[in-house]
Amino acid sequence: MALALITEQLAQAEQEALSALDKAETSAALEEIRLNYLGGKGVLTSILRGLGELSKEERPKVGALANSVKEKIQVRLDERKAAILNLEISARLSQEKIDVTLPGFGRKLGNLHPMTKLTEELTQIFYGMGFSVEDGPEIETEYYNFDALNTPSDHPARDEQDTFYTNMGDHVILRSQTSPMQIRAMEKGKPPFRFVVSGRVYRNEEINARKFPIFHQMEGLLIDRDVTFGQLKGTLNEFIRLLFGKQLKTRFRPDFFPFTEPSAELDCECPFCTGSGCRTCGHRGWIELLGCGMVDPAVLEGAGIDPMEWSGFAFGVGLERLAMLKYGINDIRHFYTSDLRFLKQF
Ligand code: 2NL
Repeated sequence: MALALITEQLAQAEQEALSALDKAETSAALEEIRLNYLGGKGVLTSILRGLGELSKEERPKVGALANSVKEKIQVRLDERKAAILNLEISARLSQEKIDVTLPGFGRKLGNLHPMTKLTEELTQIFYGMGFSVEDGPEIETEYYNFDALNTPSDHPARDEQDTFYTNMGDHVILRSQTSPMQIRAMEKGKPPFRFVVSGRVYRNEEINARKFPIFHQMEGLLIDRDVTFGQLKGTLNEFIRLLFGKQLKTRFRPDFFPFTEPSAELDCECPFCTGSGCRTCGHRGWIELLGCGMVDPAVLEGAGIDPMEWSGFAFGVGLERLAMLKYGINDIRHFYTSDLRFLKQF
């Protein structure tokens, strides 16, 4: 093959390659051109295959020419590569840009269940008066739930009509009050005691607007030397002041519980009509809030505490009833139907 032909082929290849590079618009197109001209199976390689036909003097000249063509193509390739990369980056940037000034997608948060909120509020009030918090099992033994609380085996509350018995053993039941945990805490520790217990309790009730087989209680217990009924009254009056945010009149009416003696029902002046009578208090002017009393010496003794040295008071409050009063809820079932329209109001 003649020198002139190879030279011409090289010049033509250079022309073509450079113009193809100038037209290429993507990195992929550039790569294709590179393979096409500079690759092992590319145009330049195949032109240089004809080198063998040239004379010894001609070969180095063509070799030098081929190298310079190769270099020119390579230089242009590098330039185009940089330019296209820039273009591609700015294209991506404009396509994928995020307008950080747009308002976010609001994440809807739920809220605590009203029972949880009330429990926290009451706990906080008693915590402020020096009470700690104890917690215990909902599956209990008849011993802790009844016997230890001075409730004899023929007491109607122990009837299957009232209490849920399990098949986990003869004397295993669902606690019907939070008091069994108070016995456990007394057995475990040493007096003086000052704590509250709250949580779910279970009673075998027919469901209606006021009754539900699951509900919540909070009970408080204070055991110390020379505890008086006056201290019980002072503690609960303060509790009511903090709960309703104002000082309401209270009255303690005699009542009976197996575990306290004497026992009382605590009423407060209706917080809605301040005693003049309204629908909430059934035009009585008073609202029954909770039960309380001085801990029966038999209960102390059963828990291993000497009633000659120690005495105390206790109280128990039903949380659903209290929440219904405080928030004007007319049906206990609202607490257990998970209706967001109800739950979102708290
Ligand atoms: C009510 C009445 C009450 C107690 C609970 C109690 C616990 C121990 C010893 C003595 Cl360990 N008493 N608890 C006392 C009086 C009343 O609850 O009507 N609750 C809803």
